[in-house]
This record gives sequence, structure tokens and C-alpha cells, in this order.
Amino acid sequence: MRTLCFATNNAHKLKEIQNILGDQVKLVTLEEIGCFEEIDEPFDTIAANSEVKARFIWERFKVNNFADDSGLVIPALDGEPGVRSARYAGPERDNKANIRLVWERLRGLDTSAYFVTVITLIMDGGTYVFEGKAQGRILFGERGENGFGYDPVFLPEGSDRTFAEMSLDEKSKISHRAKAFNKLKAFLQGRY
Ligand code: ITT
Repeated sequence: MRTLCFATNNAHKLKEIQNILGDQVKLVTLEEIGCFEEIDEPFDTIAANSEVKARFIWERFKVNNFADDSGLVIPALDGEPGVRSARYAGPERDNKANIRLVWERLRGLDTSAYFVTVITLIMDGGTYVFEGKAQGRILFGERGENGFGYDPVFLPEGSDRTFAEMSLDEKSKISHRAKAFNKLKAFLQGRY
């Protein structure tokens, strides 16, 4: 089985994605390919940040790899929090404070929002991009205990429950992340 580097050191994330991709590939972390550097995410779009990570690994280590980046996009806030989703209210990555800031800025505006995940795969020198979106709207109140980040205030389209009121299995049927990774999986099938 060929190995494929997933540009992360988050063991939990790696396990989750290995589970989606199945046994057609063996994922390895950044540390396993000898990369111990913090890779900057300097750009102002989610797509550009995922590409810069994958390209860095390819240039430096010449190994097939993919990188992902995700965020919450609120059109009425000109796309914020977007690339700044994790640190919207400050460097502490405080989910509650991030949500409060969204509420503060969104009051009186259109609450439509979507989560997006962009994966950049660099395989044998070629670059391939996979995107997944989950459309919904922001609630002014938190509901549910599951998930992370903005899940308690995100009501996906067609559902009467927030992402945080869903089990991981349920969320994984409709989430931006699952959609993007299922596209990657389909692409790798038979090619890797
Ligand atoms: P890395 O270490 O891999 O960068 P991260 O926490 O930055 O992990 P992502 O790039 O996947 O995670 O997402 C960036 C932020 O966007 C994340 O911290 C959340 O605030 C928000 N976010 C992304 N996906 C989400 C989801 O499924 N539910 C709730 N919030 C999400």
C-alpha cells in the first residue's frame, strides 16, 4: 500500500480521515516524513492556505501529500470569519468569544452562512483541489453539546437541529469536511 502524507500533526484528525479513505492508502503525518516546522497560513482565502501547505511539503520533501483548511463563511460579514475562524475574537482560539463576536456583528443582518473545506492534493507533481460546502444559517443562541467551533450556532439547511445536536455520524453525512474528503476518496480510487 502506498503512503500519502496528510499535512497535519493532529492524530485525531488523521484517524478520522484514514477512516473515510479506507485501506487504499496509508496516511502519514508531517512528523513521520520528518517535517517539524510550523507551516504558515499567510493568505486570505481558505483555498490559498490549503494550497500553500501542500506545496511547501512537496517542494521541501518531494512526497505526495494533501493539506486541508476549513472555515465558516458569512456573506453578510463580507466572508468573515473565513480564514480567521479559529481566532476570530483573538489568538486564544476561544470558541465562545468567537461566537459572541459573530452575534455582535451579525445582529440585524442576513444570517445565511456556510462551512467550507478545501483540500489540496499534490500527487506526482500534479495539483488537484477538492471542495466541500455545508449551507445553513447562524442562530442567535447555542444548541447542542457535540462537535466543536461554531457547531452550536450553525443550523444546516433542511435540518431542525444544529451540528452540535447531531452525532458525529449524522454530521458526517452532510458536513463540508465529509463532502470534500469523499471527493478526494473518489479521486484516489484506482489512481493510487
Ligand atoms: P488545524 O490544526 O488542522 O488547522 P483547526 O482547528 O484550525 O485545525 P480547521 O482548519 O478545520 O481546524 O477549521 C478552522 C476553524 O474553522 C475551526 O477552528 C473552527 O472554528 C471552524 N470550523 C471548521 N470546521 C468546523 C466545523 O465542522 N464545525 C464548527 N466549526 C468549524
